[in-house]
Amino acid sequence: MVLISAQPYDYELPVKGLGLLIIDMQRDFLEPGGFGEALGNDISYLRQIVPTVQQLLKTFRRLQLPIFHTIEGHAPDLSDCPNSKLQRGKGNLKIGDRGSMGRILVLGEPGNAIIPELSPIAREFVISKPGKGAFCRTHLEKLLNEQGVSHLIITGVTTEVCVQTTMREANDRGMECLLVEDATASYFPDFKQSTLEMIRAQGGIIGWTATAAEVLEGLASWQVKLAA
Ligand code: TIU
Repeated sequence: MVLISAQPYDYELPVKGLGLLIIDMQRDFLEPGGFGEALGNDISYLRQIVPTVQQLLKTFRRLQLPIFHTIEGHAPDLSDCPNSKLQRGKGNLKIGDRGSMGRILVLGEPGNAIIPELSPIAREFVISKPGKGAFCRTHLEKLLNEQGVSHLIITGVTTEVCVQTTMREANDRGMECLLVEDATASYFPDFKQSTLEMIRAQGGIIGWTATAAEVLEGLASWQVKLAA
């Protein structure tokens, strides 16, 4: 076991049980013409985390640790998209409408793909989800249990929507979760900051936060311990 510097206090990296979760790093949220822009957001904040997420992805790959990517999207007939989601927003384009990257937030459309910089490789898990939380109507919990994951390092977008919802769901399922501060982004920087504070308040009521550098440093010691 290795301790890494985190908030509100040190986080334990166990010898067994670590996994990386990358939430919704898809074109629909990061590129022009997608769902994020259709909702009226400034998408530029989200791109800033790409190199940091890439660095974590590269390290987890090298250490052969399990990696889980999620994609938010709906079946082409939108049968898994409730009205409460479909009717939300006042933009010109809604879920299922055709935009410059295909149909907005529909599985299999060009805009729904994970950005090329973070494309999953063969042995990584890709979970498509109809909701904000990655545990809602998915097999993620079963998959994490099968892979023996107890400690989740969480990254992705957007911090206060899909990331926070998923982290709360994971925490309720007994996962020890750490959100990587500079590997998550929101269209609203203030919301990101508030989310980080909410997560680590009350003695880490939802989990921990740390920088990618702190996680990477911990993983380097973890590797040395493992090899010993
Ligand atoms: N709108 C927004 O901030 N986020 C979402 O709709 N989905 C995710 O956070 N992935």
